[in-house]
Amino acid sequence: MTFSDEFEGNNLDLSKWEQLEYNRRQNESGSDGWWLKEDSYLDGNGNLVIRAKKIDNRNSDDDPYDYSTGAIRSKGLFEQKFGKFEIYCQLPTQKGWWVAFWLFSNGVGNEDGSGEDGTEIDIFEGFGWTDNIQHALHWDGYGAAHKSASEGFDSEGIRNGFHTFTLEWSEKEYIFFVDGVETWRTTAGGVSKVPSYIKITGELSTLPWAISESWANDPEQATYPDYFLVDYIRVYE
Ligand SMILES: [Ca+2]
Ligand SMILES: [Ca+2]
Ligand SMILES: [Ca+2]
Repeated sequence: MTFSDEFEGNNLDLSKWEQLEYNRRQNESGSDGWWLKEDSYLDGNGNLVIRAKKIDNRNSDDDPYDYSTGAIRSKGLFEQKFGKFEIYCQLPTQKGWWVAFWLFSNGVGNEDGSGEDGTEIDIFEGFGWTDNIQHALHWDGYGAAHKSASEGFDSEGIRNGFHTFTLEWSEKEYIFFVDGVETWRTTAGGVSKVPSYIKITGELSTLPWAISESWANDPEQATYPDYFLVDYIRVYE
């Protein structure tokens, strides 16, 4: 084991994690989505909580309200290439936002036709309103050169109780697991060979693609606050 957080106690360990706070999703067609530090915290029962909630409008537009979620990352605190990365967590219950356990590095933006110099590795993305689970890879930035590969499927019962989502990342391939069962194996992008940091996030956008039934669905139909609980993160060589 090279890194772990069991999320015991009352205070997030800031030697391991940075909490993010900024406008994550400026949404021309609806209320904005923010990352606020106050939406990532420990519950005192051994869990990290990532919360989604409605907030007062925070910027100069004329939205009736905005939304906030929490996000933490280990950038500059823990970064590793290859190994096994695992989360044990309980998905949220409401529409309108999505949660993720993912790996990231500065090289994701390098547009060289390869993901070997850095790939966004979405170990999983999940929702409160559907059993759909997504694994995904993104490389060569997010503009015209952007490339991606993904695997999505319904995992019946995934929103009941806690479940593990695991990545085994070697020089030659990525292997993804849900509750210990292999769900995707790929070499897409050529396999990243650079150290990456961990992100645990909730995200909310009110743009049409995000509020559609092909993604997070409509936060207008949600009862917030809603919660994503993480019992532990464990990383191995
Ligand atoms: Ca706003
Ligand atoms: Ca690249
Ligand atoms: Ca725990």
